[in-house]
Amino acid sequence: MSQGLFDEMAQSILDGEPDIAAALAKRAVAEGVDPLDAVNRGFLIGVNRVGEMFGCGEAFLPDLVLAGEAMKAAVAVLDPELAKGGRHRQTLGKVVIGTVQGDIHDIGKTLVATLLAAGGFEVHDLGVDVSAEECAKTARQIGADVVGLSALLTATMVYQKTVVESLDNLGLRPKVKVLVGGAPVTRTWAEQIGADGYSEDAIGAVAEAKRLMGVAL
Ligand code: B1M
Repeated sequence: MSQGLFDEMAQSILDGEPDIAAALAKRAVAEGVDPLDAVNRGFLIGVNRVGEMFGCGEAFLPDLVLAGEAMKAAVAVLDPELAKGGRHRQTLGKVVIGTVQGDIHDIGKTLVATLLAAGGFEVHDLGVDVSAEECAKTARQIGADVVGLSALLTATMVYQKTVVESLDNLGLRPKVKVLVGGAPVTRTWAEQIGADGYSEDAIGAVAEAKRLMGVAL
């Protein structure tokens, strides 16, 4: 597999070109490239670069928006491939997942949800900007085993703590485990708010969810 395709993928994100990103994702699928490699070694390189450029004033909000659109277009193509691993498997547990209140970043959360489903979990994805009440209510309604919370902003990660408190208030913990992640989230933060699990990426999130369910890895 040539590095060239991965470089083109990263560039399509930097250029904010959803059509090109989707076409490259389709090419990767046709050529039998591991979809996770396409995400991690290709598209994510571009996303992280745009994020860095935005952070130091070299890129602006429209660049961020277009990069997000391009990443979503690529992930939409790769999603069914990522999900394939989960077919015909026994359910390991029920997961309610969402991006916390005030936060509309959905790409990482959706990747985590897809890989959890592929890893054998029944996943209920509440989307973005999810209130603590909705999260806790849904967890109770469906009898969730794990609540997964994504936060991409320093300003919104505090709502992960609010969800932990809402679950506590409903008496759902410790049975319901809380798994947190997202760019500004750390293991120290996870421990500080009383979360049960933390992962810095989507693959690790699946391993962590399995650990919380007591599944041998
Ligand atoms: Co925004 N944004 N953004 N953004 N954005 C960041 C996060 C930022 C770091 C950019 C920067 O300044 N360098 C910065 C946050 C700074 C901070 O608070 N620490 C930022 C900002 C400031 C903002 C706005 C406030 C900008 C503004 O309006 N002035 C605004 C906020 C809007 C809001 O949410 N209320 C905003 C808006 C947007 C867009 C809408 C334009 C767009 C999102 C599009 C979308 O999601 N549909 C966007 C984008 C694209 C980004 C960057 C460039 C990329 C995010 C992304 O999709 N990454 C981002 C910079 C960056 O992260 N490099 C940035 C790819 C994704 C696969 O990674 O989401 O980290 P990530 O998920 C990873 C892991 O974190 C982990 O696994 C995933 C896969 O490996 N993970 C979990 C995630 N959730 C998990 C849950 C788990 C476990 C692991 O368990 C449940």
